[in-house]
Amino acid sequence: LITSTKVLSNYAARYACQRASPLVCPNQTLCAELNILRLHRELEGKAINALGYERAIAILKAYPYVITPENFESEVARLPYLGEKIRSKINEFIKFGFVEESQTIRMSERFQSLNLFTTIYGIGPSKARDLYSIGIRTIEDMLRYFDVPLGPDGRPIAEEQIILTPNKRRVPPKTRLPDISIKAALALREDLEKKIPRSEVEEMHSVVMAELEQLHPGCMSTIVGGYRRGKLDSNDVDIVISSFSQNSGGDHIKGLCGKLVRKLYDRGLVTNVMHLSGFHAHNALKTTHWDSLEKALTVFVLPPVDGKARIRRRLDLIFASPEAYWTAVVGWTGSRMFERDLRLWAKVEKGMKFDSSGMTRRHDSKLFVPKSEKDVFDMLDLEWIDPTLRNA
Ligand code: DGT
Ligand code: MG
Repeated sequence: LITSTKVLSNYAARYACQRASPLVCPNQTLCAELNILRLHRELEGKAINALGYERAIAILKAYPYVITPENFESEVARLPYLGEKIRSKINEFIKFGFVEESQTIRMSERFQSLNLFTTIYGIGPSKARDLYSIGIRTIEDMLRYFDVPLGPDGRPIAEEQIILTPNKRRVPPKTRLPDISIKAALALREDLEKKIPRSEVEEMHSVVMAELEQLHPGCMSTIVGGYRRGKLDSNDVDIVISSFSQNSGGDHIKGLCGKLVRKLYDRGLVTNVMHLSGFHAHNALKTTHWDSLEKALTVFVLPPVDGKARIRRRLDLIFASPEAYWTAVVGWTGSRMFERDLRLWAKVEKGMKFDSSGMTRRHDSKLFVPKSEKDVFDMLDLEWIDPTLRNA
């Protein structure tokens, strides 16, 4: 499917889901400078401010020309979401090739520490600020503070955090699912901070699907997330899997997520499970609109090669029923900004409710069931945008 020239020329549209946003844009360095300001606001708990920058960056990512003093005056300054403050930063960048505040922030110890802390799974800006306020600055400080056990090589040891119940109940109840401890997350950090190349994403996908094939042949799957948007290196792997197969006559297979994770764990492929959602007890929501997909957030490791252990990776498995498969694919392809505006567009402009688990009309809760990804766009009255142009 080709993204139309109509979309390509629609770069000033208000919603990110109307614009074509490439992975790398003509104003990439400017976007990186502004992203430091966005990140800084986010780390300092200024969410509204951060969102303002995020919207500005998103509109610049879709702008198809290098910004110059000329087109800045005639066009760029008039793009939506570029308020006075942000316009002055852009101006500064045009003049000097950098933004002074971004440079200052980059150098600040506080920014560096907060940024570092939030690379640890489960630590958000607020927790990071708490840690900073009690004097913690480095990862070593944290290892000491949280009393993480070190191995003979001086490297932190990850305690296993498996939360499947020992008696192999099909789906453990939600109350039995503790969050991954900071201790475990800290020990996993060394691995999890490393980026995942595309070839390894594909290898992980085929290993997972081969295991699933043994449980239930004929399930569909799509690798989503940044990989699908064309990123060369990902922070994690996100896979949308159909909870139905040719084998099941296309009907939803109950508890497939839990069964697969159990199997992967037994095979030594999954080492930690951070979250495992059960299926809904009664499918009560199925008649109108069910708001959550079955999913597992895990740590995954490929089998060793020549006795050499592989890097542990974050793997998210999202299971979708026949009705929800294509909304799940769209909802998990991202980017975050694209998704945010997709939901907003659906609500404000179309009287629809969109999320990964389905699409309904607001006034009568009528469920819309798309038969393809293109169908999702059609039903929301949006022009098709290729996944590689959803990098808002
Ligand atoms: P990265 O960092 O290389 O993994 O980049 P992404 O874009 O793959 O980021 P990621 O993995 O955090 O999220 C993938 C997309 O899935 C993201 O655009 C938004 C969506 N997403 C992430 N978490 C959730 C969630 O809990 N619920 C729903 N509905 N969507 C989510
Ligand atoms: Mg991802």
